Amino acid sequence: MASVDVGNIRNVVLLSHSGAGKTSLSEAMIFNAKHVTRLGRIEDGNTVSDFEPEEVKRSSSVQTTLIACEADGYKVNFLDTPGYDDFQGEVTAALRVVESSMILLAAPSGVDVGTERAWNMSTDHGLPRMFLVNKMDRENADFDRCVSEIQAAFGNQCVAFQIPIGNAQDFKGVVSVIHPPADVPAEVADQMEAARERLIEAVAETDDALADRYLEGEELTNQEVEEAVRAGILSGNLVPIVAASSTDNVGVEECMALVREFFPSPKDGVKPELATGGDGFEADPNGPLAAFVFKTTADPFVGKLSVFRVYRGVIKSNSEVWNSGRETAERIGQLYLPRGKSQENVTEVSAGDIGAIGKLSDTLTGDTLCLREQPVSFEAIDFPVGFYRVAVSPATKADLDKMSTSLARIVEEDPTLRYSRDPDTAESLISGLGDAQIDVAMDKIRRKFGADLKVKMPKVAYKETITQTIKSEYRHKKQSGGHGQYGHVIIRLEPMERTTGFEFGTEVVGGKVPREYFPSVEKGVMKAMDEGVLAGFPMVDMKAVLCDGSFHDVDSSGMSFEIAGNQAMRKGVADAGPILLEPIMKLHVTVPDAYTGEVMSDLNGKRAKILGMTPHDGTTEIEAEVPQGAVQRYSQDLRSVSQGRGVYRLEFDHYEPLPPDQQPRVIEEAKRAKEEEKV
Ligand SMILES: Nc1nc2c(ncn2[C@@H]2O[C@H](COP(=O)(O)OP(=O)(O)OP(=O)(O)O)[C@@H](O)[C@H]2O)c(=O)[nH]1
Ligand SMILES: [Mg+2]
Repeated sequence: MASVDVGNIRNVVLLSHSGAGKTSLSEAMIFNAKHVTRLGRIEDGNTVSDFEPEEVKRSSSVQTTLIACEADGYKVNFLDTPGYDDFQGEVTAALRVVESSMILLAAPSGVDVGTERAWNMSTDHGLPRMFLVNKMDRENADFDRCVSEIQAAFGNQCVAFQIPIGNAQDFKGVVSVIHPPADVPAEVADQMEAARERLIEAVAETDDALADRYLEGEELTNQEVEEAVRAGILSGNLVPIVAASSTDNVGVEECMALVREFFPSPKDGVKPELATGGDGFEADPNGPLAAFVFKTTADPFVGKLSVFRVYRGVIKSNSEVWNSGRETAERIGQLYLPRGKSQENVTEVSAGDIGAIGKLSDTLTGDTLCLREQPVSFEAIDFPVGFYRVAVSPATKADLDKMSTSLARIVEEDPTLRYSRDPDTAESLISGLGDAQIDVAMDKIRRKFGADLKVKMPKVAYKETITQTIKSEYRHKKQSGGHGQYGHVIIRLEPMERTTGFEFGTEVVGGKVPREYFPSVEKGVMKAMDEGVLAGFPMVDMKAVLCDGSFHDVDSSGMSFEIAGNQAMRKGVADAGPILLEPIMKLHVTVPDAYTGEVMSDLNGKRAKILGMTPHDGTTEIEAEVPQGAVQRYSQDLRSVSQGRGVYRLEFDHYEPLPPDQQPRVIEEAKRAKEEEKV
């Protein structure tokens, strides 16, 4: 298809709680635009948008998919985002490249936490919004109740632009309030009059001059109303509410018509934030290229696929562009327009539009592609940071080889995932936003790279130390014909302050242990530090001082003194009041005030020490110290006590003695872990 005039492009993000019907709506839209000949269904796993096996398996989106609908000279690019919390990163990226947002709610359930979040995020990005009350065909669907809930939650600038005809199984269609048909169906005639009045009133309120004329009883012309609606939507002073049944494809065409007529094109919508190269610019196809990569997927066959939005100029197949952030040229091969599983080859993607390129060598999500002579760079995407961690390990030896490369690729795909190694526990860790995200990542790694990885809770990096100063003596003596072995040491063990690590000292007088053996004694002592006596955790925060001993002219050797030092240490630690230390995390939780009590009582059950509670406009920030072992699954715990409304941050803070009543549990767990490792 020939490229569409930038004024006829719309980029719209679909947002909602999981399951409100974004993917089903996308399906109806793309079907109506005749890009597919069959209306797919979530239940049949055959929608265009949820095409990845991980999505079919879960009957739920796990990534943002471009649903480009070209018809009647318009191109409407819907970005179908996943509603589930763990995939927020996908939403964050999508919000960056659109001019408007469509927030879905399910008619039977009304406004929920996902609606609130969608509203807040759209507002934060300065996006014009509309509400689509979906599932109008369902029992208990109540459009009017949804409208009231929306107005109560978000204000009276939200107004019904349509009246549904019939409800639940009788839902037959919608009638436009902004363009009432010549013959309004009799069953909604009364409603129409009232709805029309409310709409005109809301429109008038967006503009002082209009408001004056309206109050004086003057009729506003259709053209005036339409222009005011367009301006009101753009400024956020008017938020349309429409009704549909996506699965029955009712109301969907009308919704599309509204988007085309009243929502901003890239020419009028929010301007992109530039980090360098000026402060925003027009969506001019004739200007120098400026494109932003907002998504990267790893494909086992095609290789890397980068999805980008062009803001200015044109990007052409078989050309060269400049990656300004990495200061490197990139060769553009074939350009695509992705449509679910399939991809349409295109020769160019022009200002305002979205497309994809395969096999860029250095470009990652968040990068800017432009001309070398006129470089610009867009602000990076501020992805949410995940604090949910799991340890990954290969299922078999063969998987070990593929583990680190496949993890690196999957992290490229999902910037909210991080891959690291814990030096204390020697585990490979992945952190993300929650368990579903990690599950999906493991499924993808298995499917795309053939690596089978297992995940489990990471080990908690407990440590051991001592609490008393004692002296410990060990004499290593062996006579086995010929040369014997002899090393004799007395070492003093002293506890030290937290985080001071380990120190080795010598206070030997009169050469009782010759200087040449000091390093051997130290080596033996150090080896004993690797594994404490209580549960085998590394020892810290103590000092060992070699203060006395004896040697033998012929039989003493480095090895003998190493053994003596090691044994003296082991014996000594057991007598020096050994204890376990546990890592303590600093936790920040922010929840709406209504959930503060629940969150606090959950934290009390986690041995948390509350450091402070700060109220902000309707929310409370709780700061606490909690043992790491108690918050390994905090993403799930907080979700359940705050009904998904809480957010949190976690960072390591310090080590503290483990309370004695916890000690048997930790020792038992360590023992079990050791045994498991053996098999
Ligand atoms: N009756 C009815 N069911 C619908 C409608 N729209 C969606 N559904 C069903 O609701 C379920 C969820 O629909 P999806 O389209 O996957 O919802 P989603 O918003 O994309 O969900 P996530 O991808 O998880 O965020 C599926 O079983 C759909 O068949 C509708 O208008 N009417
Ligand atoms: Mg979906």
